[in-house]
Amino acid sequence: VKQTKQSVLEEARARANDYTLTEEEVILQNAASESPEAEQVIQKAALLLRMRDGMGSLARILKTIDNYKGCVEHLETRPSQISGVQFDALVKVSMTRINLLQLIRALRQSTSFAGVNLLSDNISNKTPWFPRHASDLDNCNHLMTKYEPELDMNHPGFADKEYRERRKQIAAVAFAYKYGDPFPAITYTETENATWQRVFNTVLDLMPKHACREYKAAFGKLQAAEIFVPHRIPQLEDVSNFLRKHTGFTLRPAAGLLTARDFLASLAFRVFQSTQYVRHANSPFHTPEPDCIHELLGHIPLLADPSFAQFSQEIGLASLGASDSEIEKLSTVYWFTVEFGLCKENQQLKAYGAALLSSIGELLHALSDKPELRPFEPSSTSIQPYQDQEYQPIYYVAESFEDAKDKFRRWVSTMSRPFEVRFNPHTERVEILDSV
Ligand code: HBI
Ligand code: NLE
Ligand code: FE
Repeated sequence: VKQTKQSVLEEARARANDYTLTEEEVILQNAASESPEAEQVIQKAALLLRMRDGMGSLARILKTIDNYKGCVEHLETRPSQISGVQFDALVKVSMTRINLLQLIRALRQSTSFAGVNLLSDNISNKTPWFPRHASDLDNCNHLMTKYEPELDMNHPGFADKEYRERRKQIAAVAFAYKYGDPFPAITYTETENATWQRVFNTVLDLMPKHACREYKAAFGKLQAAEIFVPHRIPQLEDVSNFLRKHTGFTLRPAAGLLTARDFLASLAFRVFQSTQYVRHANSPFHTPEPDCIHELLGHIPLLADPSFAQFSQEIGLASLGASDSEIEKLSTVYWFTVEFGLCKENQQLKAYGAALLSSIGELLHALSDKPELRPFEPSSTSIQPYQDQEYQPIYYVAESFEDAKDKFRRWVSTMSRPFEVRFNPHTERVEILDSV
């Protein structure tokens, strides 16, 4: 007698006396109940946990998995979109079927979780864990709370009420932005334009000697297009249109310092998330946080360079579906290349990192004899702790963009992701190529 899938499901649920079982769990339960040997078969599984509280529950999850002799193969967390849930955690485990069933029950008993779900281990059609289309970046706007004018007493805006109000207003504009909206134009104040002008003029002075040739070439084009002028801050719309013509990169307004996962994901779509507020007038030559002066004078010129744009996108593509520890490594590589990279040019040392080119203070420090210089090598660079409040004590030197890209590609291919991704520029979609 042929049974329908539905009736098989119902039977299994009845046997398990548990009507909350998902289809995947029923399959698991049936497989495990075949024989005592079948119970002991090692099974790979992906669990999605909705964590009501902070990251503290993560330790509990790992401990519980350990209690059931499970092995964690991948762990991924991100702030949840669900109200009442702080984080979603995706945990991939391998363990015996019987222990897996018990683990799920044990986790379900904890009030820390608003949901504990077993997913099929085929990540490509079951886990919406990363943006697949440029419009999904509307969900990639989670901020890190670090060095904010509201919270950090060392921030020059901490005691400046007017500055804080202005920041809030500009951040609200970025939060409201959705894919396809026209770019919000900001009418910059005289003070803001004056801060830009001070930085702009020092960059003009130092660039001929210290910036890499690709930066100088693109900078010249931005001046020729009258996007880069001393007396006013460029608008995102003009900059985005310029980039699109050169490398297909476009911009999106960002409210502040984004989580590394969200920030890197956008690069996969050749989208650069750009802040629109301006650093405080009292600290024009160095600030630890990104602001539009950093984005514009630091990042934009090289995003107009084809080879560099490709490198940036590849870091982004490597981040999609990566584990938390891999994200940490990728953002460290990003830090020591895109932000603080030095390179060689005819035996001379030049800056290509955006945070050097937007901070005259740090640029001169990087090229002085004070810091330690090391050759860029992704496997060691990716685990080097870095300094995000003061000048760096260590910089990494690339032979060239092409060489950095080659080394990066070889290193990425050793990462553990069980699938490949490819960006389709016609649909703005990331396609997944299963390697299993
Ligand atoms: N967010 N808005 C913004 N701009 C950045 O440059 C930036 C970020 N978040 C993280 C980040 N940079 C890097 O430090 C890496 O962690 C990717
Ligand atoms: N320190 C940089 C600057 O002052 O322009 C900004 C760094 C952003 C990561
Ligand atoms: Fe930056």
